[in-house]
Amino acid sequence: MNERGQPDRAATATAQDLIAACSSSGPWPTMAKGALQDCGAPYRVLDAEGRRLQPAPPAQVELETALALALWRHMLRLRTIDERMLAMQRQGRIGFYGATTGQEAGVFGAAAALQLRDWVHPALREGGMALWRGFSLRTWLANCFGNVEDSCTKGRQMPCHYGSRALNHVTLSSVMTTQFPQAVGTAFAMAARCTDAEDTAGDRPVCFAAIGDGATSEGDFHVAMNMAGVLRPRGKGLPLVLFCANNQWAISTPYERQTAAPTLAHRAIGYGLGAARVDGNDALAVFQVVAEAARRARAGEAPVFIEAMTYRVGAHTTSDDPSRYRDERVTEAWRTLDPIARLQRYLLGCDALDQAAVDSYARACDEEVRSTLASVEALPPVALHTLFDDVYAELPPHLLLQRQEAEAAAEALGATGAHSA
Ligand SMILES: Cc1ncc(C[n+]2csc(CCOP(=O)(O)OP(=O)(O)O)c2C)c(N)n1
Ligand SMILES: [Mg+2]
Repeated sequence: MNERGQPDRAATATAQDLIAACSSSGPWPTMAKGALQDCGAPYRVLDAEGRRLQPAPPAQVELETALALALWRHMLRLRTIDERMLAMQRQGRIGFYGATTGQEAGVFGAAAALQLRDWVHPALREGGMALWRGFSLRTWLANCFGNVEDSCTKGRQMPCHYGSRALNHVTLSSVMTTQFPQAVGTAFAMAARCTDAEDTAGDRPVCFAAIGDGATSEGDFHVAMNMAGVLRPRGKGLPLVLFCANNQWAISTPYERQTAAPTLAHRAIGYGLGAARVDGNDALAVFQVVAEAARRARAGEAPVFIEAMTYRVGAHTTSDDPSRYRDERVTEAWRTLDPIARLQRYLLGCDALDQAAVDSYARACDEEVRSTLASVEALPPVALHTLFDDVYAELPPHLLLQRQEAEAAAEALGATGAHSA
């Protein structure tokens, strides 16, 4: 946050400095090496109380504290956005919302381990990765309204379909699992296009893709995992990192119904990929594991599939009521493992934060969201005639006629734009 109340720019500047300092080609030690090719207990850096399980190497302490602070800020900011947007949906002001609540550590831990030249294919709950890269809150909210500033999808999609060409953040397809086969294709193209210098130095840009546990039962998952292992452009593994947020529910289907394998990570072994399990509520652990997977992907080793263990503490989306199909006492137990509280305890414990700073940042996030929301909600809808854009270079006669009819109808109604359903 800066004094002029422009938090996202300040947060982004911090994040971008850290991307340069911490990302996988930076000086970060690859402490997570042991977690890779290990389908055992998820890798952790912090315990449930937010205490370090192993000391950071002295040379990295300062950098790690800065990283932890940036992660905490982004996680709290997204939590604030999510809570506000859930309330907006309940008030009938937007049609739909899918929150990340409880899974923020996976989102920002992964985002911090990547570089801006890398590409991201997010699932529903990884939209926050764009915020880390500098995506504006204003556009985020405009996408939720589908209004005139919705540069992501021009009001033609459901909310939560954030995308930015400039940030290499690909718009989510609502169809689950599509991220994985799309990412295999993106990584294949990236390997073909990278420079000889990047290739020789083992420093290629990488593609990151995220899915949920339910997505691992789709055919697309198996097709993509197989291709991820088999394709070896220029004789190297694809520059690809595959991430699965195992939040233990796929709407109302529990994790137990997804696989008979001991873990999801075991599936990667069968496809010849690297496999890792990480505590998905431990942002520093996710950062380290994704950083190591990205380092390997840049160098041309086999892509790594990462299973991040977490829990969907909220509803699937605003269209869902989990109390109808699960024991919410389990959910309450998971709430005590909240990733933001855990990182906050760590930061308070090492004096990188104090309670006054926590309260003031929480207030600033709230004010930022409320004021941005007020101005974005007041924006007009997307103009009706844009429905006819972006398919044909020149509209065929029958569509031209339909466009004229639509414009006349809008004028008769005194409306200049399309209305959301
Ligand atoms: C091909 C396909 N089938 C069904 C759906 C409906 N659907 C949307 S999300 C979802 C569950 C996703 O669960 P998971 O992959 O675990 O991700 P999570 O929502 O838990 O993050 C389903 C079944 C869909 N979008 N696409
Ligand atoms: Mg799930």
